[in-house]
This record gives sequence, C-alpha cells and structure tokens, in this order.
Amino acid sequence: MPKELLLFRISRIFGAYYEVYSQELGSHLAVLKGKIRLQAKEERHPFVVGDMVWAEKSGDKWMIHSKQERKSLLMRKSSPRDGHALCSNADYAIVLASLKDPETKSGFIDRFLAAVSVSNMEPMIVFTKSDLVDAEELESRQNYYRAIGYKTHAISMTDLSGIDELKSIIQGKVCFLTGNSGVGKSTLVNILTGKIVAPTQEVSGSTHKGKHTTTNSFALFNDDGTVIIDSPGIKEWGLLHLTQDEIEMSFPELQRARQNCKSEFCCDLSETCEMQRSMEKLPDERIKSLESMIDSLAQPFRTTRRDHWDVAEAE
Ligand SMILES: Nc1nc2c(ncn2[C@@H]2O[C@H](COP(=O)(O)OP(=O)(O)O)[C@@H](O)[C@H]2O)c(=O)[nH]1
Ligand SMILES: [Mg+2]
Repeated sequence: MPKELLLFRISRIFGAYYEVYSQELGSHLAVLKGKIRLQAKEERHPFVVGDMVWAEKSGDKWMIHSKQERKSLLMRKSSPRDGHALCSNADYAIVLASLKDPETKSGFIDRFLAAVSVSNMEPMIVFTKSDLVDAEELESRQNYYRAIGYKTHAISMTDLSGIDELKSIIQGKVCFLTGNSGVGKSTLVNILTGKIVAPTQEVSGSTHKGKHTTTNSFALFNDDGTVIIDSPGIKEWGLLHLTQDEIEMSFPELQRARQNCKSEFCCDLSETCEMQRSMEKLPDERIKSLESMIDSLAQPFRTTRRDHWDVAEAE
C-alpha cells in the first residue's frame, strides 16, 4: 500500500539532512528518497530553504519524495561557477538597511532590488535604527524609494517604533530577510518570532561596521502562519545570473520607459529615445549603481569580491 505523503516546508539544510516543518506535524529531520537523491546530484540547486516538499514516514524516519514547483527563487552569483540559491517560495524579500551604524550603501540596495526583480518575490526596504537618525532624513530616504515604486518601512528595535505595523504587513506571509551585518537583522528576527534565535553582537566601535555574527539560512514559523527566513549577512550581492537587459529592467524608471519605446528592441539610445531620456533623468547614485552592475557582468573577478558570510558564533 502506498504510504501517505505529507507536505512540509524545508526550514534548514544540514548537508544530506533536511529539517522540514508543517504546522500540523512540527519540525522533523528528513532525508532524500533514493530516486530523488540521484536526481538531486544532477541539479545545481536541488533543494533550498523555503521549498515545499512531499515526505513520507518510513519507520521513524521522514523521507522526502518530491518537491512542489517553486513560486519564487532568489539567487546571487558572484563568480561564473558560484551561483547560490538563497531561498524559495517567499512572498516578500526584505532588505534591512540602516542609515547609520552601519550605513547601508544605496548600491547594495539597488543590487538587492535587481536580484529580487527576477525572483518573483516582492521587494521591501525596511530602514532600521530609526532612533539614530532624524525623522526628516529618514522620510526623505523613504520617499526616494517610494517615488520609484518600492514599498518601504522604518523601524527601531530600541523604542519598537514601526514594529507593530511591520508585523501586520507581513502577517501570514513568507518573508526572506537580508542585509549587511550589523543592521539589526538578528534583533528583528528575535522580535518578530519571539524567540531568541542567535545572540546579537555589538557593532564594532572603531569601524562602525558589524562584527561577524551568526548562522546559515533558516526558516522560523510563527503560529499565525508568518514565516521568517533569516540569512547570513551579505556584503556584496553578485548578479552574474542576470543579463544586462534584466539589470536595466530592474529599474522601474527604465521599465516604464521601455514600454514607451517605439518597438520592442528600440532603445537606439538616440536623443529621441525614451530609454535614453529616462537614463539621463536618473539620480546620480542610481546611474552609478546601474553602471557598476553592468560593469560587474563583464568583469566579475575584478569588481565583485567573494560574498562575506557571517561566521557561526558557535565556531
Ligand atoms: N540604536 C539601535 N541599535 C540597534 C537597533 N537594532 C539593533 N541594534 C543594535 O545593532 C547591533 C547589531 O544588531 P544585530 O541584530 O546583531 O545585527 P545583524 O548583524 O544584522 O544581525 C546590536 O548592537 C544591536 O543592539 C535599533 O533599532 N537601534
Ligand atoms: Mg545577525
């Protein structure tokens, strides 16, 4: 008699072992069933955190039988051979950005937005540490991204301002969280899940950059159905999995212009070209980001450093 297959979400990956979760059954360790194990060997990213998998119980072991088609997949790629799937099936990809201690560079945010633009997730920019900057500066930064068309939000983990609103925005959604080290990601994850997930660390006083902290990607589950997927702090977001066209189209300003171009492959970048005019209207920092992203496609080794992953605290 065929065994019953039950649906789980992959919450963590430890080599050949998968921690899987379902609201009814809780967390379990599972391994891949023989056939799918062979298939997985062939695939570049056979399973990632966020994947929905069918599993069956065999004795006291859970065996993963198959995976559902992904709704979304977020990647980064820093060298031609080094693509990295960060998570799948998230509704929101949220970048945490702080204006101070440390300052998140706008180029990092733009790279995040480019990666998300091909992921089928909805991007959101959450400014952290609002207690450290004046309200006007924060408002103008938020307006800058809102005008382009992005969702933004501001929070402080010190006085908890903005936290309840953020909780209600993400309620019931699967949310991937990313950001440079030190922006407050671990603190936020603890607040959102009510669990002490990993000890946070002081920002190093001399450099105002975050010290290396915690972990690998993993998903946390709230009773209300909200899923938080935490990821290691990322220093630089490689985009080698995107084409130049995809990078340009990740700029909503340019995407709108493309729609007004005379033909699908117009963009002759002459004076009358809508794309050209839109590019000229981009603020300096957006232009710089765009150029840097496109340059890094041609010279991946020169312009992208290997991404920095936080070192596990336990080590
Ligand atoms: N002033 C202020 N400090 C914060 C805030 N959130 C986090 N921090 C501090 O920033 C440092 C880094 O936080 P952490 O959560 O470890 O950052 P992560 O590296 O992104 O996980 C810690 O010292 C936190 O106490 C905030 O909203 N305001
Ligand atoms: Mg952390």
